[in-house]
Amino acid sequence: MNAATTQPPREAAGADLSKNPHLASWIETCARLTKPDRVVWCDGSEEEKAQFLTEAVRDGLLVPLNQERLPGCYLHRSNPNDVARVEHLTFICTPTREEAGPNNNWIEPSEAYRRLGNLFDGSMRGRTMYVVPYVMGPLGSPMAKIGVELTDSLYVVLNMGIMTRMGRPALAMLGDSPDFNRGLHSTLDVNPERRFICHFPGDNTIWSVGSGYGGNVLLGKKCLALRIGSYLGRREGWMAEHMLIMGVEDPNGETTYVAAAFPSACGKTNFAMLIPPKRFERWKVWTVGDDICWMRPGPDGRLWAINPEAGYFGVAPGTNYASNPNAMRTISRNTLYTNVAMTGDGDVYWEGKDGEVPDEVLDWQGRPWKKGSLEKAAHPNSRFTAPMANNPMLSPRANDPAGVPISAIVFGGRRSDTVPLVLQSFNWTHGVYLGATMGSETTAAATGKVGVVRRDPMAMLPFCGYDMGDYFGHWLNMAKSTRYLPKVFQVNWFRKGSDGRFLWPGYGENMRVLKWIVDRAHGRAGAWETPLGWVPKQVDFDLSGVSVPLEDVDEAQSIDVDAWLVELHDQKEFFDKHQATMPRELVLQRELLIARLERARSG
Ligand code: OXD
Ligand code: MN
Repeated sequence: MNAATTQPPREAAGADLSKNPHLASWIETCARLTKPDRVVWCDGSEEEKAQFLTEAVRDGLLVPLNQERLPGCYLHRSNPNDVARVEHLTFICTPTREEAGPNNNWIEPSEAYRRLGNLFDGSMRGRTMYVVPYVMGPLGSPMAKIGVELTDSLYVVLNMGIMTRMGRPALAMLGDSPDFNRGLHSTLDVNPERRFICHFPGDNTIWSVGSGYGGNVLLGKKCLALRIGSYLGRREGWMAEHMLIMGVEDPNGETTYVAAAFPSACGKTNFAMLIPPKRFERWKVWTVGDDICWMRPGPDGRLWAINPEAGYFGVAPGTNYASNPNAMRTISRNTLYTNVAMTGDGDVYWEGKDGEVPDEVLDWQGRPWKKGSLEKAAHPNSRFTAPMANNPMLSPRANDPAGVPISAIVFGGRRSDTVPLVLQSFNWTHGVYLGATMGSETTAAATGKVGVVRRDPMAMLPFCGYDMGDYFGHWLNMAKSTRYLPKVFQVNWFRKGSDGRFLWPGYGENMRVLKWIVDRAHGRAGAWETPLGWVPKQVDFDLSGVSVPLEDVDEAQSIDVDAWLVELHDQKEFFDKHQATMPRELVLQRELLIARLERARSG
């Protein structure tokens, strides 16, 4: 690292929290580089949080919301140039470009350290460097990982306090070990010209500069839990996935655990918190996690999963008591809101929230906004950060160090056409192919055009920390270490009819699809074979009382062979880009599918 030779900072509070020499010397090196006025170690206590909140309000970083209606809730408005993940400024820094793969931006590690080192040099002058030790995963779990983030942003500290197990417990778990992720973050002057998110998987290190937006700066989340995690997972024989985890309890009290991958802002949080409709009132859905899943084969031959996070960093717009009542309850206290609108009486507002649209609010930038305005009051990627402990349906196993056994894996994209409502893969290899060929319409979670279909394998395109073909190979290899592989499914809640209306009601009604998935995972429901995979037999797919015409459901399940041949062409472009490492099984799966579709078309 590029350490400058200046004096260490004048003041260091809380350094006696740990005697770990590796931690101390790394912090000292980073402090010499960034030159903060003070270094403050975070212990994760309630008193510390209260103190940080007071400071954040005093400094204008947070606005207190109506404390009667939203106790413990605050609003943060970010710089308008800094509202989403920046995939084009995110880099994987491995010794060779090939290791990072065509799916990642790449900079050679010493070059990245040099370039970012120049930006970090003196970047914390006049500021405080916070030392944020954290655990990703349940405390004491053999699957958990420890990270330490050094940051000059109190907003990051407060968010990390919700999203991770932060402070003393992390230091206790770390002890004297050198094995922790080293994260360094400075907001600098929040200038997109000086914004980089660099991952050094070989060093278990992350350097992030120039942003204050969650996905770029809460380093435990996308950076450690997915990009570095996926890299370590391949090396160590486990999987880091962009998946929710839910426990589906049937009327006999048996709970089946399902993991589901959907791209950003495609409803993972809603699905993870699903409330079954009346018809399924004796079923319950428990949330283990809403965004990230780490899975490892257990000694019993099953795949065991933990949610490495402790909170939800969810998309606010569209969240309401109809779409996600449990989320609304979860975010009613001790929640940080980012870039939502604020009403005159200190409540929050976003497009799609319950109730009347208010006549006037302050928009996400704090500007007066009037009902009927063509601009959005809340930013489309405005967020809430809420503790998972607030969730009334938090799984009793969410903090279990052993994790939960996964019986089914679901892949879902946002596709207004082509992809049917639900199908099951023929086998694991075909399941990997379904994940590898996922496509989805882009959303506001990342900067760039919204609504265009892009291939987003396993919803990991922005998060896979190494070459995607090798990543598919790792998925296929899991079959060697996992005796009881989960069954694999594909869903699409977003298919539309020719008149543009949604063909499937979604939300709680997704329970119908989920029940079929769970039943299939246990081998107790029927299915028809189609060229694409197994689809529900009518008798095994409970549609009674569904809120859309049955013809719409049929249309949502229909297979348009011509559209599929176009889809397969698009898949080929992706496969060609990754040709060097694409597993042969997946190339053959695609050809087999073309052959099946052509036969179907020829009648
Ligand atoms: C997220 C994302 O914030 O995927 O979870 O962008
Ligand atoms: Mn996500």
